Amino acid sequence: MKYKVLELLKNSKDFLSGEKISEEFGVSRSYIWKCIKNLREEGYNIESISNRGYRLIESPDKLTYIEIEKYLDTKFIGREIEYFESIDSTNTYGKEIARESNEGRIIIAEEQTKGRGRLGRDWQSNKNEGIYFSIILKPKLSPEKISRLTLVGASAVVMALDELGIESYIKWPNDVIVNNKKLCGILTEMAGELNSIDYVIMGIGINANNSMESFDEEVLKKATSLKLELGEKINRQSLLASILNNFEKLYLEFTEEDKFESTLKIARERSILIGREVRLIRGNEKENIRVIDINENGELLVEGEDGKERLVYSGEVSIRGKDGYI
Ligand code: BT5
Repeated sequence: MKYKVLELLKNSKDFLSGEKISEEFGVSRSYIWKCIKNLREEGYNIESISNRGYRLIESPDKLTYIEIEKYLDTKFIGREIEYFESIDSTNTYGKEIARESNEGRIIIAEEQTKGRGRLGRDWQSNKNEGIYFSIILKPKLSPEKISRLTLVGASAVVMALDELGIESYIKWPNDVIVNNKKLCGILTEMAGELNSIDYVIMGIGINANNSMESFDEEVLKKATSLKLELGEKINRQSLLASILNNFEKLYLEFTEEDKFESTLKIARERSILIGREVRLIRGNEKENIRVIDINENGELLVEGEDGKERLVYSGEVSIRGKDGYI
């Protein structure tokens, strides 16, 4: 109910009297007052003047559905949003609810207390600063195609950043880079059988309005945020919606039309690795490789230390620059 009241306030430039709102919904004026009180607690700045009523002055910088909806242009991605002020990890929670959820539902949190990266690493997720969310997907794909989905996600982030005028690059398989630093990480997790997929959870973390203080020393060396790069805060709501809009297009192309070309084009053109000599890390093994290309299956074509060409699959590998993050 409170969101219906909010919708009404959002659509009205002038004051709305408590009486008018209560008549609209057939509830008491004191109930409307309670809704207003709740909305204020959520951060909505609502002015009230006796004899005139209520007027919305400002909405909070929150990633709730009601704040994102106006930017959203999707059929099903992000049309159901489960929102948390704080959670351990949106991916962990996503796995708990995936089976009963519709495809495209997303879980968003303003803060993660146990944000996860790949291979047991962590993802620092400071409150109200970044964008931390997971998308529940149920693609009819064979499991070996799933690693390509991470590139679909990364390409959607790149396209959305283009719209903001920010040039970004993809560090195969799961990072988005700005100014040679890590801006975004993607964690794609899957449940299923050998030949079929039950669900995929794609978790995306973006440093949007994070300040230097939000990162610890290890992360500080390799990370950046949009605020640090631009010198000002960005609108997290429109950026999130734009990622979802771009994601849905690329995702449907890949899953419904079996076309990977659009994603592959972005992944190649914006690859920070192609043509570089980098270090490939798998467990304790390290090898210097030269990256040649990303093939049509989304795998990395490299030249190894033995001078021979081979493919690298995204599974359990990390890639680093020879003397730093990249
Ligand atoms: C990733 O792993 O980059 C995947 C990160 C996915 C995070 C999202 S947030 C929403 C969803 N819910 C989750 O719990 N996770 C997903 P990986 O490639 O393993 O990189 C992890 C490494 O990145 C860490 O070991 C740090 O060095 C670094 N790191 C941690 N937090 C960072 C941050 N905020 N910005 C940049 N780098 C960070």
